[in-house]
Amino acid sequence: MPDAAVLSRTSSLDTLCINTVRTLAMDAVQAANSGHPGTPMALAPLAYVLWTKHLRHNPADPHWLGRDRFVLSCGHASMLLYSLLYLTGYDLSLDDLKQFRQWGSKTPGHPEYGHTPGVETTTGPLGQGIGNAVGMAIAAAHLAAVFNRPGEQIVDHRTYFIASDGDLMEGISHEVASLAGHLKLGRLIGFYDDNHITIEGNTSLAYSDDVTERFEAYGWHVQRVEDGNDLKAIDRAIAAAKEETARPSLIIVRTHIAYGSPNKHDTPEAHGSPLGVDEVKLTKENLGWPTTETFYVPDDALAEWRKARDRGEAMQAVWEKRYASYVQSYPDLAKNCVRCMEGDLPEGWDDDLPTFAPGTKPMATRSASGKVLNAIAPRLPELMGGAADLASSTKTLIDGAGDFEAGSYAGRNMHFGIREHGMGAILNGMSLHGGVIPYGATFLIFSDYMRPPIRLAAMMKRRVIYVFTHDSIGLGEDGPTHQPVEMLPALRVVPNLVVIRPSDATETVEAWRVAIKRSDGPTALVLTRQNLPVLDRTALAPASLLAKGGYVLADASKKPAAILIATGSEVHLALEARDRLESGGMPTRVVSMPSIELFAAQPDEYRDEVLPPGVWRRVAIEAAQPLSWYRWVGDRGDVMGLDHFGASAPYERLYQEFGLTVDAIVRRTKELGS
Ligand SMILES: Cc1ncc(C[n+]2csc(CCOP(=O)(O)OP(=O)(O)O)c2C)c(N)n1
Repeated sequence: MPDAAVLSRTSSLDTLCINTVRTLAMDAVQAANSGHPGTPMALAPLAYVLWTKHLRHNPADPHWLGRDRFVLSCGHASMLLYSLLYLTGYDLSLDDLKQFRQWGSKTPGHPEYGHTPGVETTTGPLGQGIGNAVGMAIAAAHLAAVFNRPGEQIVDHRTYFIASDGDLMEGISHEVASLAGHLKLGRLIGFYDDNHITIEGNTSLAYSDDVTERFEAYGWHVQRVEDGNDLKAIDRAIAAAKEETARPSLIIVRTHIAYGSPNKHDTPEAHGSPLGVDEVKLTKENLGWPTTETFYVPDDALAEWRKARDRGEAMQAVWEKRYASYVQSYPDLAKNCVRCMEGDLPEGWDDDLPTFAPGTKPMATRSASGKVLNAIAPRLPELMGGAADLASSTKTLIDGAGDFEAGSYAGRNMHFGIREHGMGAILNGMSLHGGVIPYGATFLIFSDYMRPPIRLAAMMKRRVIYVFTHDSIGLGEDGPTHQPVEMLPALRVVPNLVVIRPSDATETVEAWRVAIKRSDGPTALVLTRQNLPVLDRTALAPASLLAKGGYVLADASKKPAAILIATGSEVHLALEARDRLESGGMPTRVVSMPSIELFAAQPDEYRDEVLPPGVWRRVAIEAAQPLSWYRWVGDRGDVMGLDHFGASAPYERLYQEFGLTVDAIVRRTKELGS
């Protein structure tokens, strides 16, 4: 419980400002009758020092390129961030705070990117925010290396995050902190809210890590502030963290959840429940708050907080001056920098895309993808990424583009290590920072390891590209642990994720074209390990139709009696089956459907052209769990997929054993309706 000394401090302006955050958090959660009051109350002093004395931001221009990035990784403490945004003068009003967690409000339960001005990323799933912050710091380090010139530093901002116990317990935090330490991201500064409380009780129930030693072992600079209300100590620690530019910094701050509440401080109840009307009142009294009126913001406190506006304007003006001088010295670089930050593609970015003529040797789509990537990369300098230690298998290295490593941040080939989950969150952070188009690669099977950030990329509408190879039983001998079966339908159910499984090298070119052009969501490219024939586009429909998701690849000789729908490595089987069915007197159309999402978004007329409603004899063929296809084959159609795990053997044998053969397609098509 706060002692008399604390109460006597309430007269100071600092304390008034801090208690404004505490009372707003209590009141908003109480009004919503839901939310997390305790953590904002504990973190208010830290946030006050950071946001008023250190954070380089301008509330009037939340998109200013030179701003520091701030990530609240413990997104449940959203009322902390909303209070800061309102108090410092972003476009968020006190009325918005009163609408906390209500339909249509600008203050949803957890911070949502693109929804509230000043919110840099969507947080809530613990650990993700730290990964985003690492990704932002990576993007900033890269852009600094690419664009800064001696004496002309236009990229010199920092990335800050606040993490809770839960953030640090989550495995992803280990992945990304380890990589950040390795990369020596000196402009990354994190705070660990060491409040000893999680939902089930004291952290000692499940947690005895020595966080200092842990982060020191990663190569971080670690400091400890023993009293989360000691503004001077916090200030000193941040200043020291800023001084330290050779390593990322973690500042461990011992705080007390629901600080100020006589009966709820240091209790798990204060984590995720309103304090209760009576306790709110008691807390306000205890804090020496002038009134029990709700959402009361003292004029003095608001005026003090709002100095952030002038301060922000001044900081931006200083930066703008530097930037203007940079534009004079390096007009082309400056133009390119702005273009990259705005996410516009350069003129002619796709001029060198390869073509794969008929007669080209059979080629795995992963190999075609590697060629496409290398054809795009020279014309699209903002394209950067890498694999989770599988670059040679996923074919995702950009030749001659250098490694992104500590001390060589201009490199575009990233090495995420075996950290798929971390990679996903880092890609999101890079994309959110802007200036780069990030891609990340692994085997399709391990897309499950990065599912949470994929979901968030889709939610935040970020241009992130996933290169998922070894896409089916077609990978063969590695066996069922490595053979994705359920991953395709599992990815397709993520809203706003576009999944593309090209059927050959020519469709792979188009798949990349779609992924690069798609600026409002992530794209997963699903590619084979095994070679596939390069389809003869002089005899078949052009691969550019991939942009529509599905198209008539080979039409029936007359009005179709059957339609075969296939993706990826099964398309050439469908083409062979078509020839056999045609010779047997059944006019058969083959539809290549590399992306169900893109096809589903087409107008009805187009979809009906490709899949005429009158043609009920439809068979979908895909070496994956069949769930995706029932809508497209209809009640009387058939799906040839896999509703079981694979096995270890050469892939040709697996296709035989599991009945994905031309013979089987012909038989099942003929049998339909009989
Ligand atoms: C990945 C994930 N798992 C579980 C949760 C649910 N959850 C929200 S906060 C929390 C833990 C609370 O403890 P802490 O992180 O210390 O936050 P504090 O109590 O300090 O607010 C949990 C389990 C979540 N948001 N994300």
